[in-house]
Amino acid sequence: MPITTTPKIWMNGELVDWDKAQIHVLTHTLHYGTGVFEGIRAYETADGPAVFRLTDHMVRMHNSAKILGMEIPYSVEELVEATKETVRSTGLPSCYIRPIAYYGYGEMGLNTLPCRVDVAIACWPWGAYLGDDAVEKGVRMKISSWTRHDHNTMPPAAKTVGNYVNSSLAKVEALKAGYDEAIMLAPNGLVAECTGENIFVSRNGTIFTPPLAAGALEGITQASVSRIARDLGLDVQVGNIARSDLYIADEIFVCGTAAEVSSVNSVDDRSVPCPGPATRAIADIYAKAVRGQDARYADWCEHA
Ligand code: PPE
Repeated sequence: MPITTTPKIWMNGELVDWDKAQIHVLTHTLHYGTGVFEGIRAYETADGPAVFRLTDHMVRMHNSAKILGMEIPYSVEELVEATKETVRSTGLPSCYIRPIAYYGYGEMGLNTLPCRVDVAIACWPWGAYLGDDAVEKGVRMKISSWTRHDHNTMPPAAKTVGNYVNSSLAKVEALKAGYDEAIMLAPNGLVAECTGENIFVSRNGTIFTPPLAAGALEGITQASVSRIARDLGLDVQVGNIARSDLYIADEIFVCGTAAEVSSVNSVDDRSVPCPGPATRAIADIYAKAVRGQDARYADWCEHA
């Protein structure tokens, strides 16, 4: 999706002009994928832009860095403030936010220990990720021929730059085959997640979503919609999902910061009832919660 520029990007403590936010071609992370990042959204609310669960995203970024063995030179609180400052500088009522911590210029080779860590935060307007009206129409899913990383290969719980080679391979394969998105299986064959979303599968009155141990990123939207679903009185369990559960599901939805809540209308050409009643109800409340329109979830909205 093409980027629309905004006035400033935060780099190592300063807001710099969008066009000047540049790095050297010998930046370590460009060569080795050794960075961590986040995807966050700010939504328009009655009280100005509110960043959805900003602190939780920055805690996860620190956790990703911890798994990688990287020391981010800014605290969670400093990253939260820097993000708010960047959002304000755009003047936008809503935007997508991309913080990244990466090993910078000055060292090459696989030893990251001497490398400096640089941090940047960019914002831009970003629309629907899995197509307009992804709740009502639903998305066509394909089980990827690519396997999600094993925990001892590339830790999938860390949102590292390099992990997304796996996601890109799966995404492009699915698109070229005429599908909208791919479902990734873990090396043990169980369902992990999608290329950029967590997955929920409803069968016989229970909604299951795979745990971190199954190779899923601990999604902040996943946690949010689980809470919303439970508040609706639905039975949500963190548990393993087999490929066959997908084919005979009563309802499937996927969720993520970019994708928000999207229905699934088929998996490998087996149709799935869409949109299911739980998906609709959850998507509706999620859309209000992120915009500060549901008092139960007001503390998720961190005003810029
Ligand atoms: N799994 C993966 C692999 C993933 O990339 C995301 C977010 C999620 C689950 C959902 O996590 P959360 O956003 O905390 O609910 N994917 C981000 C990147 C998308 C991109 O194309 O880049 C996102 O949604 O911002």
